[in-house]
Amino acid sequence: PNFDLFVRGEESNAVYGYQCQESRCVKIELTESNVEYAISLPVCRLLCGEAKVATVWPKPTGIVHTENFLQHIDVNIIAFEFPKLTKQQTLWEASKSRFLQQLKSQEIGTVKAGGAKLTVIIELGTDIDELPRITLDTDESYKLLIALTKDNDSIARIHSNTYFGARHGLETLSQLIVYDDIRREHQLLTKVEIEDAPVYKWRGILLDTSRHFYSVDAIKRTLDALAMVKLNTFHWHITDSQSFPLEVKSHPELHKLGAYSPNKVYTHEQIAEIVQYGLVRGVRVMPEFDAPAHVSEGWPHKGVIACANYQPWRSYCGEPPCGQFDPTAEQLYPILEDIYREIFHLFSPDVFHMGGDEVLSKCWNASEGIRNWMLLKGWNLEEDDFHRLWGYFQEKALERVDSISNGSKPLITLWTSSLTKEPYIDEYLDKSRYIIQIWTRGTSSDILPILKRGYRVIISNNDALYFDCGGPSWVGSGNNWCSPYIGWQKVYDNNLDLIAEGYKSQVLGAEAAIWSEQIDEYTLDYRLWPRSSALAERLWSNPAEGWRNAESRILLHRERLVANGIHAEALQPEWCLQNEN
Ligand code: CP6
Repeated sequence: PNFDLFVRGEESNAVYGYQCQESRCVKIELTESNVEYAISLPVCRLLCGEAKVATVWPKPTGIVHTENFLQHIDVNIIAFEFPKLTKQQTLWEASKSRFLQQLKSQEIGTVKAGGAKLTVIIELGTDIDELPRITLDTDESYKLLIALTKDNDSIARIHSNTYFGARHGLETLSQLIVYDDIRREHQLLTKVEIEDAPVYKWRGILLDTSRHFYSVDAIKRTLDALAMVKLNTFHWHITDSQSFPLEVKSHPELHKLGAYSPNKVYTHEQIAEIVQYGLVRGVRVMPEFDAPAHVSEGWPHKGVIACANYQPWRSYCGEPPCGQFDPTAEQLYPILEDIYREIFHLFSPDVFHMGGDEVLSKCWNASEGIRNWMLLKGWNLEEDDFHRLWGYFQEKALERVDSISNGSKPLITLWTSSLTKEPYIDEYLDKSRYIIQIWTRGTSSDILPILKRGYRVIISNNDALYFDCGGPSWVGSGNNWCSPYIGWQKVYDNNLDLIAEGYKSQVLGAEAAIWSEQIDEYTLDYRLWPRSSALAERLWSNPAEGWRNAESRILLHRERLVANGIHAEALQPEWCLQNEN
């Protein structure tokens, strides 16, 4: 053996390598006689043990067949054959550079020259030439077949019915090519067959860009990481009461007055860039324009806000500064229409989130104008009629969504609230139109009545999926606001089947939430990752086994996140990664 194989960098220090012994990757000290058999840990984990293709996260759901055959490939001569669909060419090209970038990101030291050729062939089950879009009907499944050719090169074929399925296939393939830092070459697990499809359709994270602003780069980095684990939804909670960072060309005073600074605004150009960036990565960017509560900054001159900045704030809103749209202000609806028009133009959303959380009747009740309007209609100043007022707002706002979306009737999501409880839910929210996003605890008695009525739901139960704080004791926890911290284990074991008892078919999926009161882009990554990866496997694979079965794989996956520039938090001493227990 070439002694140079186990010499790293400048120094001639022998390093450790790995060998598969009795289904475990065992760390061995390299000697001249064993160096031929030693490989790096991630390469070993591709081959060894019960967990086939242990490097793939999330775990495939269908057939996985492997003959444990590694091949040294040359990543500089990978050939791609993409479908000849003109409107998709930019997507395929971007996917290709991303794929190559992921292989490069693992390299340490100088890569040894040479290696076999890999050809990647994408075969789509459709020849309709159109720009794809993720919807609730999108087929994200794919089949990946890797085989040797007569000349001992490799061919990877990805079959799928959509761009998005194929993109997931590429993601899996990139995880089957692992850099060996002992041999300094890329190893492909060839002779593989994988059939894969997600269990849940809606797999996302929410980012709140109002409490703190996030740069376009931070958002793109997050989309990169979502794509790595096949999450498909970036729920953009773009505005809230504290700041209004959305450029609205028809009413520029909203962002000019409402943003934290002129630099902390998402321009139309930047938003279009983010939406396109998501599309390439198989991620739908879903906008939320939260209303009628959670509005304040940016709105003072519009005359459409009730209880703006009222004190003591605890009496009128969830967080300062208070403010709720005044449903009785007729000039409100044309403004909403203008905002919706711009949002729909930018995002073309298949689902639009209209918020609907934390509306307090005390806010509306504090306005003489609103009280008089209600009394004039013969309503009472009581909960039933404040919900009627809320229903009135929701109906009028929805009309405006419909009037700008050319009859496409996008689905609407609303947060759980008193409006999604009986009796109001039946009266004001049509189940064919509204999806309900649950943000209470997973054990809440509010959930079952919603499911029983046939609504589709997205689950963000705050005892597992609130990554800012959450935890069962967040309410009134005072000087202990963020305790207890939710570990990835709890996220992984957050089985939606148990939350939705027997209504599985109505559960579209789930989202983890990063509310940003105490987070900004400098601390974003480690709050999101790898906990969002745990969610991703829960949603893609819905594993029957608990987190202990996934632990050694998530440690490996976390290293991949880091290699790709995601500052994911460490879960265990590195020793545990190197010594499976
Ligand atoms: N902002 C908005 C928030 C929250 C919600 N909506 C929230 C509530 C409770 C906790 C965390 C976040 N900050 N607009 C609720 C959906 Cl613990």
